[in-house]
Amino acid sequence: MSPRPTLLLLIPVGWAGLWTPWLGKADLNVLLHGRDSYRPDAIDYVLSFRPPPGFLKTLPNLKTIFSVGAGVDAFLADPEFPSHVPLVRFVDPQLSTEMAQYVVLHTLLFHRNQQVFDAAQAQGKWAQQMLPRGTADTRIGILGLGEIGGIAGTRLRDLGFAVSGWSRTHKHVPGIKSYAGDEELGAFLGASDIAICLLPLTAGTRGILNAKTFATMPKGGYVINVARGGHLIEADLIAAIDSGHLAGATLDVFETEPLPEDNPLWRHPRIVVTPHIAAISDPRVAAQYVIDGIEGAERGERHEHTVDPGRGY
Ligand code: OXD
Repeated sequence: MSPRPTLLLLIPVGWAGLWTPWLGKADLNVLLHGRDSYRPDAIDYVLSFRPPPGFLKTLPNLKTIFSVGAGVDAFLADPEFPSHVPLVRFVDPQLSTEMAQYVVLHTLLFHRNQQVFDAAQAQGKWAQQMLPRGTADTRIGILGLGEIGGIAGTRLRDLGFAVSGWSRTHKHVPGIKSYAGDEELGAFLGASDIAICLLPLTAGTRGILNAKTFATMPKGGYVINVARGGHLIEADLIAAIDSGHLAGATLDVFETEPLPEDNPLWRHPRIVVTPHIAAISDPRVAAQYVIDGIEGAERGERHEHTVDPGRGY
């Protein structure tokens, strides 16, 4: 009989209570980094989100690394990441649906001028009635038309918006216009009244939300970033809003998290800030995903959501 596989939880110690009830049901040795002692060569599997750089390479017998989240940039940013070990992203329809809900919510809050009414209510004023811009005339551009972008795009399409998507290669999503590659980015942005970033963070997408991007968008445009803080040059966004070119932005992710108290984004009247909550992996679902993944790996199978380190997702 082969020994029970050992899974190391390389997550903040305070998170462990969320995971162990579900992982404890499986035929696994579950260890928590920072609480349990262990020999590095005894670790078969790791579950993590932001592993300390250089740490994973110290585990010589790793068979697979599981990400707590859909994004794996923090793993691949490690210059010593052991790229011979399969890295599996968390892909979950519930997580994708919640991301899409966030995107729809913040698109509608902007589209329906909700900030104007919030400000009027704060002053006890009956705001002037105003018609939203025509929905069919409002062009939404989704940067990253993958799993999550496809769902968000179809939800917005079904609400009557004119939706486009931009990705590395052309995608076929009914009712959504597809743009691809650097050569089509300008045309895509020029037709995006609301630009929504759902891209993976890679060397090619870092800083993609910058002064040039904003200048290419139509005047009065709006930006929603739910991907990674590294996609956005924060000072360029503030300058584009303050100049009157962009109408505002909703940001759920930041280069530094938690967002430092003195960051001007907190107090900008046209920027909505939320604390990286667009969607949160459900430990019950994710634990089962990891258990199934370990069973598959033990049978010698390659997980369908194994990351291509060269591509970055
Ligand atoms: C994720 C995240 O990548 O929560 O899933 O940001």
